[in-house]
Amino acid sequence: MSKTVRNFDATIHNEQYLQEFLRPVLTAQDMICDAGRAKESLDGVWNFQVDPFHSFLRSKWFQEKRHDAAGRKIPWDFDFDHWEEVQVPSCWNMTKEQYFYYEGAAIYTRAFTYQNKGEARVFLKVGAANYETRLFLNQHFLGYHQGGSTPFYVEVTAYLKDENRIHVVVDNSRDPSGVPMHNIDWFNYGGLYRSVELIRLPETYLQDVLVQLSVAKEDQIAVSLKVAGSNLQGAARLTIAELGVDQQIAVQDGRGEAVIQAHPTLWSPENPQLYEVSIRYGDDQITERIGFRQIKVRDGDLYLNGEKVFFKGIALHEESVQDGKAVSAAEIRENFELAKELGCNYVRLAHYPHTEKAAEIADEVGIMLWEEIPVYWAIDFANPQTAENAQNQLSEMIKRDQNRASVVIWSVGNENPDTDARLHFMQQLAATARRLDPTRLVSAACLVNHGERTIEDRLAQHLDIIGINEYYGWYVQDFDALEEILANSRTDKPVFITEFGAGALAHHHDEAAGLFSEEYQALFYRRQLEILSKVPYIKGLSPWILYDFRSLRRNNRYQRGYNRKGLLSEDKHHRKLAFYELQKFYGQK
Ligand code: GCB
Repeated sequence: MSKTVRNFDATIHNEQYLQEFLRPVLTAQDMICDAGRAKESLDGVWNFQVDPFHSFLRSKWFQEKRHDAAGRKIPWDFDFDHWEEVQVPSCWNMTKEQYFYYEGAAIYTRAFTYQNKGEARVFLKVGAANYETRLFLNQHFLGYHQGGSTPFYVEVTAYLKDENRIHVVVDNSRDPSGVPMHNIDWFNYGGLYRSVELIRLPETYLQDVLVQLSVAKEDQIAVSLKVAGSNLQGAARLTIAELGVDQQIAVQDGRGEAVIQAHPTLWSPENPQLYEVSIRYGDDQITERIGFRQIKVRDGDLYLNGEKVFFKGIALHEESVQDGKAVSAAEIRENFELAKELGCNYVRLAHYPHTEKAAEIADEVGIMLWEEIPVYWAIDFANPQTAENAQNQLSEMIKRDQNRASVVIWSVGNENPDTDARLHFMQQLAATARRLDPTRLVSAACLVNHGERTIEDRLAQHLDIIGINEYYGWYVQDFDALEEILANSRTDKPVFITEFGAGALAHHHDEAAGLFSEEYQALFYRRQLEILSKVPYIKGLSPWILYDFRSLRRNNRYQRGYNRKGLLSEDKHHRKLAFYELQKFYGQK
C-alpha cells in the first residue's frame, strides 16, 4: 500500500482483495479420471453461512485468526462450527425460504479426520458448485474454479492432517461475461450441489482413460490413456473378461494407445449392453462399466451401429421441485422412464452439463444423450476470458463423460446471434470438441433467419447436425411461416428441431383452446408434428420440455415463476394433453 495512505485497513479498504484468490485456476488439465474408482464421501452435514460482502475473503477468515501478533485475543466475526447446518450436496435456495432468491457468495465448511491407508496422494473432488468456487484446506487457498456444472479436482496431499477443516466459498452471482451470462430462462440455483469426495491414489496413477469402439471398425476397441507421476514408462493392462480381452498396452512418456480386436454386443437404446472394463498401471486400477457403439452421419442421415435412426427425443432441465439442481439418482431414473413412456430413444440435457449420474443411468437404461455447455443467448463473445471459460467447461464435460456410450452429441451452444464474434467463438468450441473426441457428433441449437424465412446460420458449416429452435404457433402465432421456412431451406446435413413448445398450466382447460390451456398446447403439438413430419431432412426432435421448470422471467397468472412448456406439471404428477399427442406421434414413428 502506498505510504501516503496512513490509515489504510486492508479488511475494509482493499478493493483488490480478490486478486490473491484468482490463482491457481482449476481446469480440465487438473482432472483425473474417477468414474471407476472408489471415492470417500465428504457429503453430509456441513456448516453454512451466506456471505454477501465477501467478508470471508476480505478478512481471510480461513486463517482463523483469534489472536494478534503479541498473542492477545482479538474479536472475530465467524463461528464455523456454530453456523447453521445444511446437507451437502444441496442448493441453498431449497434449504430455507429466506435463501430462495439469494444470489451471491456463501461459505460451506466442515471438519473431517484423515488417516493414511498407504496412499501416496490424495485428491479432493467437487462434483459441481454454481458458478464460482474457491477451496481452502487447513488455512491454505487451494484454487479457484469457474463454471457451475462441471467437476474440479485439486491435489491436497501436502495439506492434509489428522484433523482437517475445509472451506468452500461458492458464489452464484450472475455476470454479463459469464458462461452462462446474466440473462437466462431458468432458475439461478446456488450452492455445493454435487458431491464432495476424497480420492486416494498411488504416486503414479491413471489420469485419463478413453475406451471406445473405434470410429473405423466395429470389431475394434480403441484405448488411449495418460499416466501422471514419476513412473511414465511401462505397460498398462486392460481386461474385459466377458470379451476375453486381456491386453498389455505400452506406456511411453506417460501415454499409451492401443487398438484391440474384440466382438462386443453393441450398445443401443434397445439393448444397452455394458461391459466391465479394468485398467491397471502399476499400483493404480480403475474398473468401469462401458458400452460400445458407433454413431455416424452419412448422406444427411444418422446411423447408430450402421442402422438408420430417427432421434425421438425430449428436452430436460436439471431440476427437481424439492431439491433444485441437486437431483437424486431416483429422480433421474424417473425422468428417463417418463421419456421412455413418451416413446423416446433420446434426451437433450439442456442447457449445461447435468450430473455425471445422468449419463451413467442413461448408459444403463438405454437413452441416447445430447450434452451441452451453457453458451446461451448473448454471451460476451468478444471477451477472451469468456471464451476461455467456455472452452474449459466444454473440455471438462467431455473428459468427464467420454466413456459413456449414451452420450452421442456434444452441443456448443443455444440460440446465439449470428455475429462474426460469435462465429469465431463457437467454431473454436466445435474444433475443441472434435479434437478431444472425434467419435461423437457436434451440434448447437441455432435460430432460423426469420427475415429471409430460411434455415441459415454460418455456424452450420462447423456442425454435424444443425439444431433448430422454433416456436411458430407460440411466440409467433403463425404455423404457416414454419411450413414456408422449412420449404425454403436446403441442407445436406441432418436437422434436429431441438426445441418447439407452448405453455400450458396443468389442469387449466378451455374449450376455446386459449393460450396457456392444455387444449392449446395439444393443438400446437398436433400442428407442429404434422408440419415437421413432412420434412425429409429433419432427423430428430427434442420438444421443449418434459416438465415445467422454475424461471423468474415467467410471471403471468398461469406461470407464477414457472416456464409452463412442460408436458408434465413440475411435480410430474400430471400428464398434460400434449403428452399424449407426442406419445402417439412417437408410437407411430
Ligand atoms: C428457448 C430457449 C429455452 C427457453 C425457451 C422458452 O428458445 O432455448 O431456454 O426456455 O425458448 O420457453 O422460451
